[in-house]
Amino acid sequence: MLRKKESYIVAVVGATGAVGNEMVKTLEERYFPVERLRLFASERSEGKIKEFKDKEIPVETLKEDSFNGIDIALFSAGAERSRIWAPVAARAGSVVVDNSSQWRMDPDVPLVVPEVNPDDLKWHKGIIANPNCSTIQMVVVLKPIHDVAKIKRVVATTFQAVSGTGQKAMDELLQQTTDLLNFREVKCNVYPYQIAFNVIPHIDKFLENGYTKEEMKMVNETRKILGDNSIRITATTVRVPVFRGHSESLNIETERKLPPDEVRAILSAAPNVIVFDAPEKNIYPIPINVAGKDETYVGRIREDESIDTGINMWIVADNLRKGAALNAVQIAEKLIETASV
Ligand code: NAP
Ligand code: 3JN
Repeated sequence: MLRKKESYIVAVVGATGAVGNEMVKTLEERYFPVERLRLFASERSEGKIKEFKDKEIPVETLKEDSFNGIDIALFSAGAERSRIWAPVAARAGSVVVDNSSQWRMDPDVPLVVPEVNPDDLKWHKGIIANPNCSTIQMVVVLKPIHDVAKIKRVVATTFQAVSGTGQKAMDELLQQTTDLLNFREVKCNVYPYQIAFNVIPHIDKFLENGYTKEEMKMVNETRKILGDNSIRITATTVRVPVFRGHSESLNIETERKLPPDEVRAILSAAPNVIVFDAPEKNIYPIPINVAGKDETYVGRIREDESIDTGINMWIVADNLRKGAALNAVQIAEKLIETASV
């Protein structure tokens, strides 16, 4: 359990990666009360220096006793590292906010988006899971609709930026684009196909049911966060040559009919959701405008005329911020708000 303090000893595990880097930035930008920041990554990064609040902080290698004295540990070093090290941190008394898929579906671990299910933080046992980026931006929009009209079914199609795969994928998109424009041969290391000037309907591994793990994460995590296994969800996840910002097309079937104006009113009142929807003026969210923003943007809200109670919309959020680092820091903020004295 976290004890109330004026400031906290915070660790970022995976601090040299795309998400870890954003976590360090987010802690600083949001004036998180940090007494001391410890940064961890693999042995390869031992001794690298990162800046936090004008101080130079060395990156350390994880060891059995690394978590002694750490109040809050933000993990983004992949599921295998979380499997091994999150319990070590929790046993040392740290509260872990884990960005990987390792603990998300564990019934003893709350899976939290602060705007949607903050009360689930009350029953954590030392590890709290941060959902997948595509799930997070979807549930902040689904929750207020579900509350007023009960969602029966969702059909989601994603258009995911390469930063979701990490720093190497961002480097690969840049390199491939440069090579193509200079008539050089393209090399593919991160994705099975060229991502520059292409789209790839394949994110994470394929499963026996023909879906990818990313698609099933969206289905299972959404049900857990909304606490409703009756919602039927199906997803197709697609990688697109965008650096930052995931877009999603959502088709939502509700029990009660919701006219588009009512959906706009509901979402305008929802926390950290911005309705950006005036098609007559070409106003709708696009990733280049949403990159760097904290909110989830919604546009193209319209009736699904093929069914009685359906709505279509287009949502965009910054996958490294709300989809990962920001949601984790917001969880930590909620934890310190409710910490016991
Ligand atoms: P990334 O850019 O490849 O960074 C990976 C980080 O993990 C680096 O800091 C790396 O350190 C560290 N690491 C690797 N092996 C390690 C080890 N043995 N011990 C300690 N640290 C180790 O990847 P990313 O995009 O930041 O993503 C990192 C993880 O965050 C993903 O694997 C995923 O679990 C999670 N994630 C979640 C979401 C979400 O949807 N919420 C989105 C993206 C990522 P070195 O630099 O030393 O190698
Ligand atoms: O590809 C994306 O846009 C999001 C990627 C998330 C991710 C990448 C590697 C490993 C995850 C995740 O958060 O589900 C994981 C993982 O922890 O399984």
